[in-house]
Amino acid sequence: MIDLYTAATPNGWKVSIALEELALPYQVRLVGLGQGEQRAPDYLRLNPNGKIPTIVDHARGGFTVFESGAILIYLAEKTGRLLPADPEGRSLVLQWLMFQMGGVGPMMGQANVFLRYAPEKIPYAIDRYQREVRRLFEVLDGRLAEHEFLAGDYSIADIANWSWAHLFAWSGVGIDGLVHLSRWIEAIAERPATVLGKAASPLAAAADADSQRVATARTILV
Ligand SMILES: N[C@@H](CCC(=O)N[C@@H](CS)C(=O)NCC(=O)O)C(=O)O
Repeated sequence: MIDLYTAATPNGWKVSIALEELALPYQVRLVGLGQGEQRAPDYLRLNPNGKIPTIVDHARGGFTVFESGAILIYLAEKTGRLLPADPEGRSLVLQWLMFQMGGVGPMMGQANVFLRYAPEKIPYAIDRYQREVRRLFEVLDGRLAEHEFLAGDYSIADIANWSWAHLFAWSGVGIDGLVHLSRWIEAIAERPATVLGKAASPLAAAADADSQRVATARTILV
């Protein structure tokens, strides 16, 4: 059994979607980000960075993994799925995973902060991050114009990028004209594991179902 410390956010969904895709048994342990539970001493012992997600793998003596990209690699290697073993195939997946970890995630996060939460509207910052997100989306679109998925077969790179990219509207960034990105977003949204993985943290379902309740979730959707 794996304990998944998570919340209804893109970085959390990456892991619950992967766990569903890999059919690994897990138990969700919600971390109340709005209440600051991610900074509680007990949680910091699991994740010194004070963020979600974190997993504790009881089948391996309580081995703990933090950082969503590292968790995805750990789960893929544990099962031998969603990450090829051959060096080139593996490198391709890791390239597109790192593209998300260092690009799509942080840039969308900053776009969200400056668009939605900053006490002062700073047009330069909003524009800077939204333009960078759109540019990254165009990179994804270019890749997906020639490939069904980002790196060979469906992989942890798709899960990581999708968990952020499908929230393009929340960042105030359009995907008009990006037909390949749009096709890929819709296709992954329909996978049963995606639906189950997103529903694993209750606020996710609420945010999808009701824009009023998005307001409840918004403080953590950065
Ligand atoms: N690089 C980290 C980022 C994790 C992260 O930023 N998590 C956010 C939710 S998406 C969080 O825990 N925010 C709470 C906070 O910053 O206090 C990862 O990929 O695991």
